[in-house]
Formats: sequence, structure tokens, C-alpha cells
Amino acid sequence: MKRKAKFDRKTNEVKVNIELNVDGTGKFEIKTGIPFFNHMLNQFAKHGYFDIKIKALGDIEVDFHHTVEDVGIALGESFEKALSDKKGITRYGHSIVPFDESLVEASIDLSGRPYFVFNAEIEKSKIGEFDVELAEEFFKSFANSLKCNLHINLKHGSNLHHIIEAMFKATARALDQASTIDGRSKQVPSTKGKL
Ligand SMILES: [Mn+2]
Repeated sequence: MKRKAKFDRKTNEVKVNIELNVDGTGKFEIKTGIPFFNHMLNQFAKHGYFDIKIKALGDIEVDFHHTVEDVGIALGESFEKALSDKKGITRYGHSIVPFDESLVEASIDLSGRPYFVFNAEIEKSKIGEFDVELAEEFFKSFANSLKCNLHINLKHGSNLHHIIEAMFKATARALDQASTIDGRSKQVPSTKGKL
């Protein structure tokens, strides 16, 4: 079974086209018009071993909010589509990723029920042109549209670039683990029989 998806989303504010292969090798081609966000999504593809192409044309002259949120929604929808009925997947995944002085933990349950916990107190500042608070918006949109339970915990850290990058890497590695085919069962990993 090929776990791939193409997904297009168009609003008056943002147009997003995505191509995803869950069982990829970490190839990426990301163009959002937001350099730091591109850098984060490159990390996400690389460390989750996902192949991801994203082309987003958003109203970044207003600010980056719409584009970051819509890419989060579209990428979550792409995973939801590619994972299909979730038969045989591991379902749960977690990862703790250090980046120099920063340490971030991400835990995922591909439960079919969206829930998002963001346990990180970060100053409302910017990394380059990128508002740091948009990272939370991205993960929230992503978790909602993938219908997964995602917890992101900042253990400690001070450099904003390191903290945000560790969040993207930890989430990617947790999702890689959760989405991997376990091999011991071809069933949906839930006693409900459905996720
Ligand atoms: Mn970096």
C-alpha cells in the first residue's frame, strides 16, 4: 500500500499545494515564502523520513499567520489522507530531542480525536521575521486536521531558534514512530476497531 497523498487547499488568503510520501527518505522541497518556516519544515521532512513538497502562496504582506496556519491544516490533512484507515500502524510515538541547551519532548497518539497540549513558556519574540508564537499555531492546526493527540513539552532551553527547531524535530520523529507499520498485526490498533 502506497502511503502517499496530494492535497490542495485554497482560501482567499492562502493557496497551498502539498505532495507527501509518509514512507519516504526525508526529501523536501518547501516553498512558503517564509524562510525560517521553510527551514523548520525541511527539518520536519528530514527527521521524520517523510518526502514532502509544499508550495504555499499566502498573504505574507499582511503577516505570516494565515500562511503558517493554512500550511499546518493542509499538512495535517495530507497525513490524514495518506494514513487512510491506519491499519497496522504503531499508533503511538514519542521523542525527546535535544538541541544544544534546549530539550523538547513530543508525544503523539494517532487516535482520530484531535487534542493539543503546548506546554512551553516562550517569550513573544521573533526569529528573523518569524513570530515565535506562530509555531504553536502551526502545531495546533496540524494536530486538529490530522485528528491526532499531540503534546509538546519544552523541558528547558533558552535560544528561541533551538527551542522551535527541537519542537519540529521531536514532533517529526514522534510522528514517524507513530505512523510506522508495526508488522505484527494488520488490524487497526484500537479495541474499538476504528481510529
Ligand atoms: Mn536551525
